[in-house]
Amino acid sequence: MKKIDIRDYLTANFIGRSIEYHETITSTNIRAKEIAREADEGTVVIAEEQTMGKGRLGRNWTSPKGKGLWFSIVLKPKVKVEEATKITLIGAAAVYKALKDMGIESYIKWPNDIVIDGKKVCGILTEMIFRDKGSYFVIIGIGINVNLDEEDFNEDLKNKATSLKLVRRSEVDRNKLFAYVLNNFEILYIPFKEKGDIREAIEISRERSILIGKEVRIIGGNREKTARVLDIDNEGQLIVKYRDGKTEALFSGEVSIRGMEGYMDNC
Ligand code: BT5
Repeated sequence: MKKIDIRDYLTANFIGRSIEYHETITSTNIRAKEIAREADEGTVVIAEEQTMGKGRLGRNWTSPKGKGLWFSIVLKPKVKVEEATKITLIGAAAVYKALKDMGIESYIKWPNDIVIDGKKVCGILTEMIFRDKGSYFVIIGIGINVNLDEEDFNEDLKNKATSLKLVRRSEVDRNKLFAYVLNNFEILYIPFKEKGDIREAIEISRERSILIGKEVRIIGGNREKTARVLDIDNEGQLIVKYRDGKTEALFSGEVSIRGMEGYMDNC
């Protein structure tokens, strides 16, 4: 199996300039948290395989060996901590742009999925580490199903997940894609890191949104409500309109959104 080597493609100045590589690991997010304090900003932890890959809310992330890109980036932005959750949208926009650079069209499902042919091909998990005096670090974990085959997905995932290899019907160069994600991430992240400017990532999330204009179910706690998605606002919030005519702005992480049937059947 070819190891990750992105020297030929990496143009970013600090994202991905230091990479910690593992054949196997529990979760790259867990490892990135361990090294965050000493690590330079932009340090990446990547693994061929995760034995305990994490999704949001304690869910699992399937991460078979040598077939995907499972990695986490250590970030040390200077913006207020409330702003930092928006980094997920920077990740989503960077993955979208990287796929486009590879000639692959995709959609963004707010707040943390990339979707092709109505199926999830990438998920993003942003976590914070709080330090004394209110300072913090951010770990953004990105999982991309690159060369997974049908049999890599369990019965549950077969209907809602896919890989780039499955949609392309040929293998995709992991090194190139990995570098393209890091390059695009840095371009979108720099204005945010310094000034909290996230306009470009939001613009992309809006333009490529698979949710805007659709009816969705919003699941929060034990409640489930049906609404129409109107927009993504300049703060990165999802603007929805309920059947009773009320509108609401949802923060990322507050709810899970599904297509009306299954994962994206209606979208
Ligand atoms: C996510 O959570 O989508 C965040 C996934 C983040 C994974 C990366 S990999 C590198 C880094 N290290 C980690 O440990 N994690 C990050 P969520 O929106 O909660 O979606 C989780 C759900 O997606 C699961 O409950 C499954 O239904 C589905 N799922 C699991 N593995 C998948 C896969 N490989 N492809 C598509 N869907 C998957």
